Amino acid sequence: MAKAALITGITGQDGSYLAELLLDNGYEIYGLIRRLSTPNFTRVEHVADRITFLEGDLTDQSSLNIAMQTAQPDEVYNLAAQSFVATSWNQPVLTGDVTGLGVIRILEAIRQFSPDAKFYQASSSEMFGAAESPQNEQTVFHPRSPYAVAKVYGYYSTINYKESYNLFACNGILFNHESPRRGIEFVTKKITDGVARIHCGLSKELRLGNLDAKRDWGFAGDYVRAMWLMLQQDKPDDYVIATGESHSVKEFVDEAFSSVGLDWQNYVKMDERFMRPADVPELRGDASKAKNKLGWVPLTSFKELVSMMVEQDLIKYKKSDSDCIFGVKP
Ligand code: NAP
Ligand code: G4F
Repeated sequence: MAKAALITGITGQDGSYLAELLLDNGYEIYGLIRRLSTPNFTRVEHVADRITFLEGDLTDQSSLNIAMQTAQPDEVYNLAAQSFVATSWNQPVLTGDVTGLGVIRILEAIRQFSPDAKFYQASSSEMFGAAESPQNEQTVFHPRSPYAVAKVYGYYSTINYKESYNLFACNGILFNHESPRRGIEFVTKKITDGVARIHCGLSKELRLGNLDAKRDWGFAGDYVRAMWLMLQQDKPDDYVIATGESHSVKEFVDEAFSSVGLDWQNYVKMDERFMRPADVPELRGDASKAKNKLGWVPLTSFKELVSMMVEQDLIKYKKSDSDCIFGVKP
């Protein structure tokens, strides 16, 4: 019989790649979606007819209980969150409610209505914050944002429910992962979108904050494979998922502008509005445990990631190599 999976956050970047992977593996998929005045299925519309969507919200316990009773899943992937770090200073209470308490609500729904389901929690390298690089499963957390604090709560709740109720519950501590489906507010997508707009003459500059921050950027398509692998093991455990390489925002900018033959220094402007009250200087993960126990390794290089994202954004703004939409030529 086909396995059933419930994915929260299915309309997000990771949810869409995970849904594709599980469908390819013959799963029956249930996707939790929240009520919006304008529903947004952009990332999953190509597979929407193979997904059963269930209305629910991580802030609403009864909707999660009903979703769990309806789906009776073998596996639950909790990917839903208020996931934008910068917003977490403007909406700290909402971020705590969704990204932190939301995890307990899902765990409660599993405990009461589907206790045999295996559970994946989307934990984050942001929990390491100010800790020295490289970070692994033993590194002590030093969260630097309300988002990171909420993720730490979710991380320990997952471990606590495993220990208290013997649930099969795992934390994937994923480092930054990107793709052409990344939300526009995140720095990588903002940069590749900006490069494409500038290349097409639709924009003259790109305004950014801290160019010195370093991140360990991988490809989201590679990372959802690790989520799935964690739930195929005999015992639940927690894993760091990362490439092991870090690059500064400036390096990302340079690579993206160079890929279309432009010098970034002519276009990028520093803007205080994009600086954070407390930033994370460097994240670089050591994913040896995932390599040894899950057989997981990343398949996409930094250069391939940047060029994949720039290419997709160019397609968005250009009809062909020499002809941009709106008739503006590069
Ligand atoms: P994303 O693109 O921002 O997607 C977030 C998803 O959560 C969306 O489907 C969103 O639905 C849903 N959501 C938000 N609030 C909700 C609520 N109250 N109830 C139900 N659903 C809600 O995030 P992502 O990049 O795919 O990341 C997936 C998960 O991994 C997140 O938990 C994130 O914090 C974590 N994570 C991400 C990274 C990364 O680099 N991408 C790294 C480590 C951990 P709408 O479409 O309705 O907004
Ligand atoms: O792309 P970012 O917004 O990602 P951030 O804060 O690292 O968080 C992402 O990765 C986490 C995993 O470590 C996830 F848990 C989280 O959900 C999210 O997916 O910012 C990256 C860096 C920061 O240091 C930021 O200060 O880029 C710097 N930055 C510089 N200028 C900017 C900008 N970030 C954004 N978003 N916009 C700018 O203009």
